[in-house]
Amino acid sequence: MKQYLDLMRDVVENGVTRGDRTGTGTRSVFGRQLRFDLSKGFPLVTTKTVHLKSVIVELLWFLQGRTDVNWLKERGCNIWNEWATENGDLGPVYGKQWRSWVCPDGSTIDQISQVIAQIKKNPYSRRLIVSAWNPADLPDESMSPQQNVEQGRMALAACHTLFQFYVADGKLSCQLYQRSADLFLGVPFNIASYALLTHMIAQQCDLDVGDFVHTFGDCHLYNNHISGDIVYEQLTRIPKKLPTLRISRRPDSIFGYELQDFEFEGYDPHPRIVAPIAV
Ligand code: THF
Repeated sequence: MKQYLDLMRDVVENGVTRGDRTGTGTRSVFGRQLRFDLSKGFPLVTTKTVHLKSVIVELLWFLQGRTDVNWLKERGCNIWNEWATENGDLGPVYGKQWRSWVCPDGSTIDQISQVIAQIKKNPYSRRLIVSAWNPADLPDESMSPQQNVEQGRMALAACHTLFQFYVADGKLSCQLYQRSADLFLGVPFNIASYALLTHMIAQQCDLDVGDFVHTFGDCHLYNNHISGDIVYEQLTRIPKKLPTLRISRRPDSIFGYELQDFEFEGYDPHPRIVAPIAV
């Protein structure tokens, strides 16, 4: 995960100061890319402890097409609480767009089922794409997340907006376009989440894993992560060996996975670093 730390150094050294929606302030660069060969270990940040359980639970929640934080909370995942309404709703966020994108005639599209069917049937297709970016459902940035949800819109515009699969030599690769990236808090989660999704879909399609390519639009460090020595602490730490993922069971479909199916062997990270989240 040296490349993750290199990107952090890049933002510290080359980032431009910019205000942002949350009012926290950031240092930011535009247009970067990381690449992880998933056959060489699972790309989980080792220079701090990543709460893996939250990553897995969040991904299962997306795949179930859910958009309520109650299901997450019941499973010990609290990363979406800040944006939800009182009754736990987030509006039409990832799960909704992935599993039931609404068409003009009122019917819905299950992009996940469709993309897996296409990978199996037509692996060399150049349109193996899932989009969470639905302009019709975008929030109005002058309102709070909760007000947007009350009016039927997403609490937050999708940060990981679109991903594409690619099959070559019996291996499945995935590229994510992330329009906005909180490099310290969100990105370790995002890398692990898409790496996990690629492993799961590869298993379902009888393919090996290839690369996870992570492309960034606005890639930033929040000022309160830089000034609090939070980022610098992590930059002093030496990356350790990557863990390996073992999926202990092969469910009948992509929707059949459970938390206990994933075993990470050899994850021996540095201690946790607590940081404030910009809402
Ligand atoms: N908003 C911001 N500012 N950053 C993000 O990364 C982000 N997301 C999602 C939506 N809005 C965002 C939410 N994802 C944590 C991690 C991922 C999140 C939100 C919060 C977080 O606080 N992680 C802590 C504690 C984790 C725990 O123990 O539960 C950590 O130390 O990693 C990007 O998709």
